[in-house]
Amino acid sequence: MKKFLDLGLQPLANKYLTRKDLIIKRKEQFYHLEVGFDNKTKLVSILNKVSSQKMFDNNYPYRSSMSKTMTESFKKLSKEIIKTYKPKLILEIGSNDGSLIKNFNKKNAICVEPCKNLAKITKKKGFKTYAEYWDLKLAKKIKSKYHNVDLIYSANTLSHIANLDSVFKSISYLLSDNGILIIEDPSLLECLKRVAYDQFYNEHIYVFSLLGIINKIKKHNLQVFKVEKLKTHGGSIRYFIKKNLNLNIKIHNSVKKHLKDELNYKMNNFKTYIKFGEKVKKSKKNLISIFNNIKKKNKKIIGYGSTAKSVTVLNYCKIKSETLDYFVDTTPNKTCKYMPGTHIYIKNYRKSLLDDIDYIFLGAWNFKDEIFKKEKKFIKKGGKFITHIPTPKII
Ligand code: JHZ
Repeated sequence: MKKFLDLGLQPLANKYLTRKDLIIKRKEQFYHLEVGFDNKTKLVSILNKVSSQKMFDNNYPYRSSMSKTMTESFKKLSKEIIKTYKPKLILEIGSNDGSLIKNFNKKNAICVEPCKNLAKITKKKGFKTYAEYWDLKLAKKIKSKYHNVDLIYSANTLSHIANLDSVFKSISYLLSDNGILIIEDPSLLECLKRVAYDQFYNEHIYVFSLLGIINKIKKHNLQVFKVEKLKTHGGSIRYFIKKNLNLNIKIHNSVKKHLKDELNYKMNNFKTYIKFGEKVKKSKKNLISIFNNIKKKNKKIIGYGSTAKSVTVLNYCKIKSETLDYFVDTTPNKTCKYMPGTHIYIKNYRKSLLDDIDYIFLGAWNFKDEIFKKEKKFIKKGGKFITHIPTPKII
């Protein structure tokens, strides 16, 4: 693994602090966020990993149902899965608060979600939920009860698990011979193109490319047969995967096409990543200068969407509450708390909070369209947004 990016010391994303934590000066855990490229597998990953148990505990705040964009994307996919693959049994790894699985019949669906506070939600709705980490032991437990599973789905989860060999071995073991695996995660190609360095934080152990996925799954008898580009999370890829043995499914053109796009961008070449690292440094300088210029004019700036991604940006650029007054967010477990590292306060979103605001930093830049639609009044009265994607600018 060769390092190409150093984002400094970072706190754990999603570890929001309470008022009491600040008063008693509870020590936050920091880690060195460095990112590297493996020339053999072509995988990009962070170099200093934090254990799953520390990250995905029983108080995990992120809820996938908080955005309309995501719930609609899951609804559309669920319809497609039912129509195309007609699964008798679907298993979701990392089911979060059930925003995908709620579109399926309880009798034909199994959830795997290690964060007990989230697992509770799907359990309460009547879905069989294993509040455990995904590994071979769990796959064996599920197989002994249900035999084979014919569709496994996982969004924004497998890139969060360090041991990919264990992940794919367990999936291959549980999946029926004609079974389908569908995974989706942020796209490395889009991340590079958009200089979205905030896709790197402790939970995102990997940012996947098709090149890397193909290399990693082949030894587990798995094969990508189709890819779809998604707009979600700043550009994601949905990988449709089958077992090698299954010759009934043809390899779709999209695989060849996407591979070509990745190779044209020279994603197999370390130099590309070095160049990306240079762009990140420039992005930091320009974002800081935008904030400084606004503050010189005594204008008020807040953040919108206290994302894991913005934890990386704020800590890397050393932007604190002298610059950003506070964040607004709709997630119950984040509000009335403080951002990791920078300790910027997070208010529960109310439209009226934006009345006396001049500038909004888009923490959730990936939901720009959804947010712009919602905040027409703010835009109409002359309010401006600040984004760092693809280059720092005021919109
Ligand atoms: P969002 C998380 O990353 C963590 P984050 C995780 N590691 C991952 O992989 C991705 O998700 C999938 C708020 N919001 O999705 C809700 C509003 O308040 O970009 C969320 O807190 N109002 C699992 O945190 C945040 O923004 C709104 O109108 O980077 C969005 O977080 C909208 C649209 C969102 O993920």
